[in-house]
Amino acid sequence: MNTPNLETALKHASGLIDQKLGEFLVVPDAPEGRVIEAMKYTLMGGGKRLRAFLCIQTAKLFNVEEAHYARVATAIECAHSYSLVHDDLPAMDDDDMRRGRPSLHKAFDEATAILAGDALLTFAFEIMADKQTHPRKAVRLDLISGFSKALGARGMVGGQMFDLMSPGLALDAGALTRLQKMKTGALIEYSVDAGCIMGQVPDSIRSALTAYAHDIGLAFQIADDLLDVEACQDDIGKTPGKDEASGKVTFVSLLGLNRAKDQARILVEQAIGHLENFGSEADALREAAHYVIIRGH
Ligand code: GRG
Repeated sequence: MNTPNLETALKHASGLIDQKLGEFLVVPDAPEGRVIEAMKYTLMGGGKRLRAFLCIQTAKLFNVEEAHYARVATAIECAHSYSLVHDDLPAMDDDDMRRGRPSLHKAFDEATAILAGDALLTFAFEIMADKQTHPRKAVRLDLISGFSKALGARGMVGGQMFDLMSPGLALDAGALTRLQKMKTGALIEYSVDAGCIMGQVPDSIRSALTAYAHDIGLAFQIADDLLDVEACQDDIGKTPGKDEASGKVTFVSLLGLNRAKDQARILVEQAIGHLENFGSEADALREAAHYVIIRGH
């Protein structure tokens, strides 16, 4: 599929994030330098910057200044990186590979990986709270409040708990959808919502955009389940076949391959439908909806 707008926009997002991280993450010649090295290892590890892209492209719809959205998108990528570092730990998903190279606890050690995850999360909030992120206090508060909810016990952390408990639970499609909405959907939805918050847009526009994000978040997770079954390690940069081995219910195990693919396609079309009130300025977001179900690692 041709995705010229998306490719340009993903490159733009990556460039901005790398630039901000270069500014932020100076490694001191001191013992704590090790944790900053570890943060850099994971942040510069070849992620797609999908969440940053979503935040930036949404913010651009509303002419938000680059100085603001660059910081918010960087904070979101920091929080996303923390989740992957902790997810890979032996106590969680126990994965030695991430993005085609050793996961953080393998490249460093477990204690450093735990601390780097903690520092990434707290640093994300430090960036958000800073005056340079937005001059209006109310906007900064909304950003922080939404961020906390997306990441906390009723969002990503809760979803991760639910996921860890899931082998013992007979999940149906409704329960699995709820789990995934919390675990991966909440931060994806927030990435778009953060753009709306900075743009200070009316609720009706905000709801349409978060509905778009909701649908691509779920499509993204179905695609992840499909990748786990169909891809080899080189394609996804981590160990494939883990879901089945751990006895976890996935969209593929519940629906079968073909219905899972159909469901992902339906969600993509539905997501694009939510952008009907935007013109070509939302083309990169439209292309992203297709991309989430064809991505590799
Ligand atoms: C440890 C609190 C805590 C939460 C972890 C998000 C998450 C919760 C775990 C990730 C597990 C996982 C591999 C889920 C599948 C979908 C997903 C989030 C994949 C990784 O996101 P990408 O593909 O990552 O956007 P990149 O590498 O491109 O940044």
